[in-house]
This record gives sequence, C-alpha cells and structure tokens, in this order.
Amino acid sequence: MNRRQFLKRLGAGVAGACLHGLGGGNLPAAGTDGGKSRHPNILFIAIDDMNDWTTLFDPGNPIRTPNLQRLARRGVLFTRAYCPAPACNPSRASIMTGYRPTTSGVYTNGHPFRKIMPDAVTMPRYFRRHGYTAKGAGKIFHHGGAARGDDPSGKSFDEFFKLMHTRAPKPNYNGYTKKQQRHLASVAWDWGEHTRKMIDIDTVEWIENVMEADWDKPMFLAAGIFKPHLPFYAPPDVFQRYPIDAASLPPMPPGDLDDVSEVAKRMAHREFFIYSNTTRQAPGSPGSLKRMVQCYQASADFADSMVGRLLDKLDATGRTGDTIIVLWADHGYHLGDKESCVKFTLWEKANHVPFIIVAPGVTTPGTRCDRPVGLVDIYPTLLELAGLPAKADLDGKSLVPLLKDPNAGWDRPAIMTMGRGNHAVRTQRWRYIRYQDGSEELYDHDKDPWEWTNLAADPDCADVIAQLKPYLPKDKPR
Ligand SMILES: [Ca+2]
Repeated sequence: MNRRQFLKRLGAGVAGACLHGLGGGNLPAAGTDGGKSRHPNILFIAIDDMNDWTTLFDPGNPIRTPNLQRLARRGVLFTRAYCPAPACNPSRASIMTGYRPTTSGVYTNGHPFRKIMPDAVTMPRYFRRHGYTAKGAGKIFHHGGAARGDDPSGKSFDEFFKLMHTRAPKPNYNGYTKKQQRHLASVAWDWGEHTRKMIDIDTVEWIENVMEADWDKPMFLAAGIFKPHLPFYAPPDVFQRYPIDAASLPPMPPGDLDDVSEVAKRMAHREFFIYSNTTRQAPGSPGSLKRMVQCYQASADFADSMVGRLLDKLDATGRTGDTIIVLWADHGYHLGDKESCVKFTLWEKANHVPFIIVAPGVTTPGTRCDRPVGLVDIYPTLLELAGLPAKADLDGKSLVPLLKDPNAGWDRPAIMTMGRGNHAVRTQRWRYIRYQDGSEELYDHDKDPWEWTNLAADPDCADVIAQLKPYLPKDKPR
C-alpha cells in the first residue's frame, strides 16, 4: 500500500467509526461505497488456554503480557470475564454459535458441534450473510477436523488457514521416557525451549498477508493463537525473561480439596499424571512442576508477542480507526493449584480469562469493567457494534451498555458449565458451583481469590446460595 492509499484508508476509517457502530438495523446494507467500508472491520483474536496469572490483571503476576496490556489501554478490559465451558471444544463452539452448552448439547471435547448442530449459523457465517468477507487462521474452532469440533465445511469462513501441526523435537524436551510416563513422553504433553518454528508464526504470517491486501468488503478476520496450550513451548529468547531460579508456583496449601466433593476432585484430577509426576521431580529438573510452570509462563509470553505482531500490522495498514478488536482466551488453566494441571474444573483459575474489546468511537481508552460477563456475550455484542441486525435466539447479551459505561447496571452473573449437570455462577463477589451429584461450593472472592474455603455449608451463606441458585442453567433434555 502506498502513502496515498494509506491516508485514504485512515480517513475512511475515522469517518466510518463516527458514522457506524450503534445504529441497529437502520444502517445501509453492508458492502462497499466508493471503496469505503460501510461497516467496521472485525479483528477477532483467540488465545488458547491462557489463564489470569498475567500482568494484564495485576502487575505483580509472573506472566508478562505487555501486548495484551497495550490492547487494553485502547479500549475496555473486562476484569471478570468467564468462558462458557473450561474445555476447548465446548467453549469455542459456544462462543462461535452463541449458544451455551446447555442449549446446544455441546458439553465436552467429545461433542463435535456440526454433528449436533449441522445448521448453526456461526458468527463469521452471520457476518458473511450481511456483506462481510470472513477469513481466519489457526485455532478458532477446536482443531483436528470436523470429528473433533472444527468447522472445515466452508460454512463459517470464506477462506481459512488451518492450524499447522506442531514441529516436534526428538526426543521431547521435558525428559520423560515412555517407560516412565507414556503421555509426558509425547509431544502433546511436552514443554521446553523450542528451537523450531512455532506454528503460531505460520498463523500470524497468514493473517499479516491478509491485512496487507486490499479488502473490497468489510472483513471479519479471525486469528487463533494456539499457545500457551500444551505443549508448553516458546523460543529460547523468551525464556531469558523466566529464569528457573526465579520461577514461582501458585500457592498449593495442603488439604485444599478436603472440603469439596468426589465429583469435584475427579474433575480436578483429570490428566492427574501431570500433577502426580511433576510434583515428584526435584524442583529444578526438566520434568518438574516448577519447570513445567516456567514453560507455561514463557509460552503465554510468546502468545502475547503474537498479539503484538497482529496489532503492529493492523496499525501499519491504517485500519485501526475502522476496526473493532476483540480478544479472548477460551478458558484458563491450573498450574498445580487445586492439585490440578488442567482446565476442566469449575474453579476460577480454569474459567477466568482475558477479554478485551476495542471499538473506535464507542469505547474509552484504558477502561476497566468489573462486571461479570461471559464470552457467550461476544456474538450479540459484535452484531450491535457492527450495526448488523440482532440474532434473536442467542443466549448471550450485548455488552455495548458496559462498553459505553463500565459501571452501567448489570444484573446477569456469568455462567459456566463443565459437562452435563455441573455448573458455576459467578457474580462480582461470589462463585457458586453445583455438581451433578448435588454437591455445592461457594467462594467469597472478596476474601478468598484462590478459592480455598468452601462456604456452601455455612449457615450464614444460605441466603447467598438461595440468590444464586436460580441462575443455574437447565441442561438440554437428552
Ligand atoms: Ca483451550
């Protein structure tokens, strides 16, 4: 793009930001008008398995996320945002279709959504129906083909660059042998300093090429960053910021799970081989929990740098003024806390996610919103921001009132589901969990951010539970 084109696009962008955005259904049909977009572009950034132990939420946290913070300074950071489900497939299916697991029946990684909802109109599909081009790369739906929850049918995107296979080292970095532990000896559960090309760079390069091209229609552009998902890989230079001697572990008080039910423990102990093996290793060894956590931190730092590249390219192509940016992670991750090294639980660390929206002309730079919100709210929010007709059957609610005023009234808690019958309700202060066997947990986040004390049996908290219980979603009939 030459300088003239750049300035023209920048001008169109600023005007576009003022003209559009919140007009509801009265806007002209999407399309082009003398080369100017009539609706804003969407840059839709997904990150895989990134928890909240980042400097985005607290400068004292150990994982550096300067680019997430840079994005947050441009718009609204939701400090209490929660995934619909703490597993890749149900979370992504819910975000992309706008239906909670309890509406769709897509509860777990074993429920590919196209099999259950062959005709679901995904978010990019809806944008395409209203004049957008939708392109994407990396991990947006669950990767691995339709049988694992991807949407390769062409129903969602005009063009999609699939997530590459991880370029695995031989042998694995973490030092486990098949004799010791067959899973940890495989690439899927490996961690370490990765000297081959990271697959997220392929994804970002593809997105950068799309950004450099001219767009004849407004664009829905989805970039799915795979890190910090296992294997916890990062280039060696990233590790210089995370020396093993300084690596911290989350607090792990003994007996933390003594006050929760067997159902809760079973969820925490999925893939228990990670926790049980790594905690047995000497702290500095390649197979230790401390080393694994260090590698998760470096991997998350690397994911942040990929976001930085996307923002740099967006700015360089002059589209910043007419592009809405939304960034989310599909769920969080336990790193030894709660005897757990997985997602798959209904506790805070597996469900609390980074979530940022920048909407030119709507959001105020540097805003923090503390209301509890869900990623299922993204679909209706983006429709309203883009000036597209609302879709009546979605489970979420547009966050535009909170984007304009972060203190606006908001009486909805965030809802999370992990498998049929297991749900959590999160308000600004409380997390209430009810499992399939009827067991309950209640945590007071004003006093207990790591959720060590289950208050469900405390008579003084009966009123709180009575208020939260009606928000538990009803499961889809079998
Ligand atoms: Ca994930």
